[in-house]
Amino acid sequence: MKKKSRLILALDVTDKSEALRIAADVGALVDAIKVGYPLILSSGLGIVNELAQYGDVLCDLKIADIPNTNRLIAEQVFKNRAAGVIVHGFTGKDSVEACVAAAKGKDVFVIAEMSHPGAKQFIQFFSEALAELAVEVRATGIVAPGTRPERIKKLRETVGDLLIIAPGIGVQGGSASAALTAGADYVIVGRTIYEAQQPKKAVEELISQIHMHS
Ligand code: OMP
Repeated sequence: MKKKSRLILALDVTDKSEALRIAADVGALVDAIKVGYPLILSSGLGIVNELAQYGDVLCDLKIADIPNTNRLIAEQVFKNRAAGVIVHGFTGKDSVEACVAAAKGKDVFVIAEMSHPGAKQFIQFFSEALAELAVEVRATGIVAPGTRPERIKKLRETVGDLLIIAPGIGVQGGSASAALTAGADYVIVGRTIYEAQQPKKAVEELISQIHMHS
């Protein structure tokens, strides 16, 4: 994944033609396009392959199963030209390792802590351990909450030079500059971009904010 705009678009629209239109419009400006269940379930996994013409596609299936099933899922995703996957770490080392092995050098991001309020109920108790797991299995990086810059700062101490990608910017209340200043490498932004009247303009505004603060 290139590191230029430091912006990853979360393309959570459920209309395939809209997804392709937005990707064509902003794909060259962002560092990656993240797709997850909303778009994949509505359009089929082939959408990953189609979007790959516009840039790196990060497949956010939050993979969370036994090692063999994780491997089977990750293989399908990488067969469709995904540049990376997002996996849950709470399933344990063997399950995450299965994804890293299936990725064959492509990116694997482990969720250390989620961005929504509910993350405080369970996952936050294990964030540091999940970040340590990402280091141990030699994942590419972690997902850390853009809504809690102080947690990004803390998790950065654990992961050293692994990448940190941070969702929760904009609609969820986080700020791109605060997340990046706290130690994130990339911010993930969805609705602020794809719900804008002009997604390209929204991307350009975010990029100028990011560059003013970095
Ligand atoms: P917006 O809130 O619309 O900007 O979208 C955020 C995107 O990041 C969505 O695709 C979420 O599924 C995803 N996300 C989070 O919001 N919080 C997390 O803790 C983890 C993710 C993720 O794994 O990408």
